[in-house]
Amino acid sequence: RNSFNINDPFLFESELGEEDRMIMETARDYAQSKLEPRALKGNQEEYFDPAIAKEMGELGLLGAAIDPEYGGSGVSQTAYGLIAREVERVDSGYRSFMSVQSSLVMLPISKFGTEEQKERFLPSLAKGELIGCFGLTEPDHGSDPGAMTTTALKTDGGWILNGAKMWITNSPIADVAIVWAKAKANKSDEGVIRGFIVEKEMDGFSAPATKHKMSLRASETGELVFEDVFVPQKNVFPDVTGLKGPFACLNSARYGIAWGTVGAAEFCYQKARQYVLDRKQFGYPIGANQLPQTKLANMLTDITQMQLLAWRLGKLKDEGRDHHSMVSLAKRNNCGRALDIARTARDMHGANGITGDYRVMHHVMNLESVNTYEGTYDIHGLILGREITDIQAFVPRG
Ligand code: TGC
Ligand code: FAD
Repeated sequence: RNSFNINDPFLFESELGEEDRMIMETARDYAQSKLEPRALKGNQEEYFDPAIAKEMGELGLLGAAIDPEYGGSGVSQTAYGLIAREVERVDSGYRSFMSVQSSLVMLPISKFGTEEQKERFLPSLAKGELIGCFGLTEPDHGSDPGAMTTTALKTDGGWILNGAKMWITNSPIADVAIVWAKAKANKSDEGVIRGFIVEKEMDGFSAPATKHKMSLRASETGELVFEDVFVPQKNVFPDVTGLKGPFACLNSARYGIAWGTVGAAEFCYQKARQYVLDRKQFGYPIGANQLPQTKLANMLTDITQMQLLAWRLGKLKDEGRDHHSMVSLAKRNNCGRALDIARTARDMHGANGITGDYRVMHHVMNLESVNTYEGTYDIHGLILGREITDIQAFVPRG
């Protein structure tokens, strides 16, 4: 008789190819042995450990899907997702670092950059020697990045940037920032969105930190401020214009999040299961009661759906059959389910659930951000709604 696997009921891991499985095991081993002991401390003390960036680089976990010619590992999309799952099983903050570096910095340089840009930046980013960030969101424009007000005015030999970005992962520690701004020929021009590689030592550029967050505390977050920053032409992506530039990067990062949240949800479910088996009240394990059992059954049902969605999307991406609305569906579902699972697991731990040691509260707090960034739960619902009905509902009509 076949056995039932309570962590992988539909046996998706048995579908993984040999190389993907090895990469998953390498990432799991690193995350459990090296990252786990430092992630809780980092979360409690609001500290990102730059040594972890280099260690991830040495293991080939940064820019894993990027061409090896430029320092990437050239692995499958499935393997990239499996890395995100293992890192986020420990801490969404370090998965954020990995996602931004891989999908939002290395990917646009690889996809839109000149040969010179690729050779100059990608190998050091892959090793974790350079850290990157991605500036799209502004203080007044989050869900509607198309209305951004940061400008790049054409001048001799380059562009002059003015404006500000906010809520930018890695910004205070970043050596390079991929910045999306409205490029204008003159001050009255409407401007099309273009991508710029801003380097930290450029005059007029600063990246103040946003401190005292209650979420993703091991991840550095900050602003990007541009006061007449001259960016030479050699630091501009030559051809890509419009929102499809940043969205191409977001499609990859959102896919990684769909996998990452599987890891966080699996961790919370497994912790809750162990807790209700160990903890006795009224003379019996809490897990002998109907309510905790059905909570675990709901968690496992959700996790199974999350695993299968992420795995299938990875295969479709590897085959070049993906669509960005599939990514919205998976990002939205998996973030929403993971957050519910983490909150339920927190409740099932009683008072112990609010401590750092049990780690479920850590995931609850982190997943609040993960559900918001890269397009909120509701915005991805509206993206899907538009796909289903062919009617946009972002802007009220009437
Ligand atoms: P819309 O008219 O829909 O699109 C404008 C142009 O972009 C194209 N496009 C896409 N292309 C590729 N992939 C996608 N997913 C695309 N979505 C749209 C579209 O075809 C069009 O192209 P063209 O050639 O016709 O001009 O634009 P809209 O202004 O109506 O957009 C609305 C909406 C809601 C879809 C969009 O703005 C949105 O997704 N908002 C959410 C914002 C967001 O996700 N921000 C993320 C910031 S980065 C971040 O959070 C990093 S956190 C990292 C971490 O720590 O892990
Ligand atoms: P808003 O757009 O103001 O939305 C507020 C609420 O209104 C949400 O619930 C939203 O769903 C809802 N809403 C908005 N519009 C509509 C509508 N038309 N219909 C119905 N409901 C609507 N950005 C980057 O560019 N780079 C980064 O590296 C980055 N890192 C981040 C790290 C963290 C920790 C966080 C929290 C955010 C980060 N972001 C980053 C920004 C993130 O992408 C935005 O926060 C997100 O896109 C939402 O924008 P907003 O916060 O301005 O919310």
